[in-house]
Amino acid sequence: MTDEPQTTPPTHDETPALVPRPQTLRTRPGEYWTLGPGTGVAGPDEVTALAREVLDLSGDPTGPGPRVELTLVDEAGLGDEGYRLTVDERGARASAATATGLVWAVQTLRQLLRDRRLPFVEIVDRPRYGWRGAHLDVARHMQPLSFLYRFVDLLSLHKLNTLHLHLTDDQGWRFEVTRYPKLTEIGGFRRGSVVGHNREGRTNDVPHGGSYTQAELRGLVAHAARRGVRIMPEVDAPGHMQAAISAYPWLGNRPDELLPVRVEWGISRHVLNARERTVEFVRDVLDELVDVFPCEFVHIGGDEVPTDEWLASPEARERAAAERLGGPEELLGWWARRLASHLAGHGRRVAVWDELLEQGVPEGGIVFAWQNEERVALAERAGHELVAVPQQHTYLDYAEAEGPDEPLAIGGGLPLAKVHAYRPPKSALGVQGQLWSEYLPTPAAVEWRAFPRLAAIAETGWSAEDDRDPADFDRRLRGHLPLLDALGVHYRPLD
Ligand code: TNX
Repeated sequence: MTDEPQTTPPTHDETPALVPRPQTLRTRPGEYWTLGPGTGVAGPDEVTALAREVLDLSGDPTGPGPRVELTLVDEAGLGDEGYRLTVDERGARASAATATGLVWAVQTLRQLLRDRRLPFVEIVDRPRYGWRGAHLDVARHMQPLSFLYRFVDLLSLHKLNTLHLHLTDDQGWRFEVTRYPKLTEIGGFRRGSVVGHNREGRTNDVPHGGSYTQAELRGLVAHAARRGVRIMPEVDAPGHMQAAISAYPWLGNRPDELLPVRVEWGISRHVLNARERTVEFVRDVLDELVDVFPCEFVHIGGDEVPTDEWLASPEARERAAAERLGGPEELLGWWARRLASHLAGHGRRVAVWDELLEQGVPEGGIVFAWQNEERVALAERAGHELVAVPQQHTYLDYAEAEGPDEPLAIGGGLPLAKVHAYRPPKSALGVQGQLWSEYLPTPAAVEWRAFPRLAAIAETGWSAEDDRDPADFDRRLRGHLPLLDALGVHYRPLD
């Protein structure tokens, strides 16, 4: 019952190779609907545009014959992102309560499509966690805007719904701030540097720099929204701020000492001072940031803040005393509270790294528990909303294996199986893979580290916990990789 004779022999397994695994899937082995040149898509405009693009359909949906039909229905029980999908001789029909649910149905169709054929299926699907993310550090290495578009597409393909964009760090400032143009003019560029050391132990001296305009990032945000992906920006404070201090030395604790944008990796000991004017500066930056990124959450960092400069600064001591803190080393918590209350005025909530667990997570804040699983458990016990990102399981900048063929990485030993085996706590908002970019200078390098491990993260975030058989994941992943091949993804082949 197809609109065209079936001529192509099956080239894939009878059981569809979906990643992440759907909650329920029924197939009718051996039966397919073949999409013809005239196949059309009917449904809400935004999602039909996506379906036409990713399924490569240009037909008229009002014509006779089977078509792809996407329907918004007020369906109880499938949550914000769930969907139902049927493929049979009458075509493909998806329904969901939201456009996002329909986007995931379209991505399922895209994964099912081989040789212009869709296997007959019945799927009822919804994610296990609402936060399924990928973090990308564009501060250590700026990536071309076109790659960010592509990366968003690849997240959406795997039903990952959040891109956490790490926009600032010691080694570079990438976000245009109209009130403080030197942030990108000076803070956006570093002289010679860093790719750390290469295998021969030499420093790889490559100047590096660039930034994104607000208009560019707005375009990216809109593109992502059409693909079910929200973008959470991060401006990391009060540590990891050397690029900003190099642009505006009055932000630092030693304004007489001119700092360069940092050229080494690791943590700078130069942090923001505790002056009111400096708080105002970060608030100004955040005002422009929320104007570009509509995401409910803004990540304000808070990781790895050395306190030596505060301990040595009379000004910081005064501030700590005035705020009745135990000492200047508690200024981290104070910083986070100041920024959180400002963002609350914009209707936003903050996200912070888990260093804030000791000094107080600001009200309404969510914790990114990164240091280890004990920190994840600690955040949970303290009753915080948390995203589980323990580095031992989710830092995709770590090499998958040791060996002469592995590109240089900041650390090692995070094989695919270990990523896939991770279980976030039940109460977590979800899970996220991190791509710090010290050793990821190009899109190809990012893709090599991101895939296929990000597919494992996607599965951890989406699929049911009792559905996590590694052999089954391996089988589906092998069936899925040809699609990544077709998209030209520079992934690391399976061992
Ligand atoms: C720790 S994780 C950092 C980053 C580094 C990363 C390298 C975190 C909150 N801070 O600044 O890039 O390790 O893996």
